[in-house]
Amino acid sequence: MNRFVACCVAASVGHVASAQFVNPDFGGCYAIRNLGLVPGVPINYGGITFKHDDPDVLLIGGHANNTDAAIYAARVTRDADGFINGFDGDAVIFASAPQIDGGLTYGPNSVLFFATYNSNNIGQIKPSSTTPDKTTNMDGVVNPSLGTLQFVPPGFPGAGRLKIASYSTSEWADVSFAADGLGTFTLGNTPNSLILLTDEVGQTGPEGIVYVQPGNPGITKYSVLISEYGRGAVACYEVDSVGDPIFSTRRELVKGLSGAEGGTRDPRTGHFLFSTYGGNNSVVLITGFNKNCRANINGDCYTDDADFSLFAPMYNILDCADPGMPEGCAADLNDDGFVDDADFVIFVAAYDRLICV
Ligand SMILES: [Ca+2]
Ligand SMILES: [Ca+2]
Ligand SMILES: [Ca+2]
Repeated sequence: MNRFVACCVAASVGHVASAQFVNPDFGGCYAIRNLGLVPGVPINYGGITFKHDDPDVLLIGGHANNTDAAIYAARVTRDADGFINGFDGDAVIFASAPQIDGGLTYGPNSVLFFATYNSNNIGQIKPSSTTPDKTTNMDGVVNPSLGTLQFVPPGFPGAGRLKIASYSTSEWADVSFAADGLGTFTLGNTPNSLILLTDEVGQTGPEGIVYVQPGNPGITKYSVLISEYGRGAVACYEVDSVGDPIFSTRRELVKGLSGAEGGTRDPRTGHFLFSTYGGNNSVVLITGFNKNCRANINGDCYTDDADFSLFAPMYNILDCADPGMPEGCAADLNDDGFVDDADFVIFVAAYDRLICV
């Protein structure tokens, strides 16, 4: 056996998932850590999100898509840097969630929302409940079947809006919602906007939605990561003024996946996590994302003099509405329409940290 063959046979035995990699076009700042199976959670895996009142408890859909599917609570462990590195004991059942798919997230009043496959429903679970309090069929909004859902986080274009996406048809829709007086929400029955996440290659098959702000490496505009089962990838899209993805900006962040499923961010570090469904059921962590490092204006790995050389001329112009201001007014780090001393204070703090963690 020659050396090349010996090397690669050994590698393929030890690292079944080694085909997964982060696209180097994003600057080489990200690293992938496969956390493996979550003890106590029956496969296959569905959506993931962190418990609203405990940043060390990951909620994850188990036995996804089946009528006896449920959401499980798994306590994460962290290394000395605070990076998630595993799970502490067996997960416990948190709530039933029949047919849960890749969408699992908190909405207003800490109501837990989940998307179902192949019934095309959205379930809602109130904070003290262990079964769904409300189930709404979404057939008039997107064609069957969901898929996934997410609320646009604070600070992003379209903050607070509800987005849903059909796995089967790759339709993405913006949906209205209103309190129903029972602690849950009435959902709109027509889409406010509808976007098709397909191209000549075919369906993308959206399963997870995670918003990321500029200042993350390789990302200079407000963007959304979508776990795409149909492409074996996590793609990054810039978003428009209401938080919908702009399809023409699609770039693949993670490639070589099998069964890309739900996604979320670590509330402590800002790292990105997603689940996978099928032969390689696992939770995968992407380090390099941050909670907020808008001062990393050029989107490389550091906040340093290169960013200051972009910040300074915008500070001198001051008003984001000034025709001379570079498009996007990226140095307005607190989004108040001006680049002034308040932004400089934010910039200096980030500059002192250098690395955006
Ligand atoms: Ca799915
Ligand atoms: Ca930088
Ligand atoms: Ca400002």
